[in-house]
Amino acid sequence: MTAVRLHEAQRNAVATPQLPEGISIDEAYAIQHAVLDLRLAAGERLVGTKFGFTSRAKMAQMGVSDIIVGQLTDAMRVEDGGEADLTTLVHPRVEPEIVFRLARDVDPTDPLADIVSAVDAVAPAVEIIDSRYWDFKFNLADVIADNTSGALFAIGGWRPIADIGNLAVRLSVDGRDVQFGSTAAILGHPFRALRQMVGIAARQGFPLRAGHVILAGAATAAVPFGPSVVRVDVAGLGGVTVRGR
Ligand code: OOG
Repeated sequence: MTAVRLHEAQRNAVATPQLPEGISIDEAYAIQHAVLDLRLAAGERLVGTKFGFTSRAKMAQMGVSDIIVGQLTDAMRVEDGGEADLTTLVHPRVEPEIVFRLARDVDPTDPLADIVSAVDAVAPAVEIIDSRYWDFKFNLADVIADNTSGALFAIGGWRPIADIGNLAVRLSVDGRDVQFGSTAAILGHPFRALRQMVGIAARQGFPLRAGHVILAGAATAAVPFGPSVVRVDVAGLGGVTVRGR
């Protein structure tokens, strides 16, 4: 079964072939839910959602042009300043992001749901992605089924939500700057991504609960993640660091 194959690939950090052609987007999300159910059955807890392909840089890098959503569990979280065990990952990459926190539940099926006003805080974030497919190659259905390459994430200090429409973003590796961008790269404004979450959550059955976090998607292309210290800084929001080893 496909979900078990993807789950085992993630647990064993061994890449697996892409899925057969012809899987619809809705079917791909159903596979993603089945993979997540295996993680939840093993004791993990859902703590939020994450976007993929909200910036042109990412769409161009991966040859995919639709916004996608994956799910985050407590086991994927690394503390700020903490370590990521590279032996648990296939071919990880790192991305600079910002992350939102929901102060209250949002009902995605409510046409009047206002997700922006439900956000009480924002923080810089490091996202470590890791495709479970050979050579990091996939189509849209593949990557959705594979929980949008979600692997690990770290969150910096929370700040009250403010004007986050055009903040400078920097990714550095071992003190060397490797990517520069702006939060404006995220669909023109990260709130636009946030608003799109409601419709996707309604269609694909993602809960949006108080305390959940939402990773807005990378502002720049991803870079390979090896034994190194990776840091993301966002102007006005501060920084967050993860060590890969
Ligand atoms: C898919 C995940 C993309 C982002 O921020 O755009 C993503 C991938 O590139 O493997 O997380």
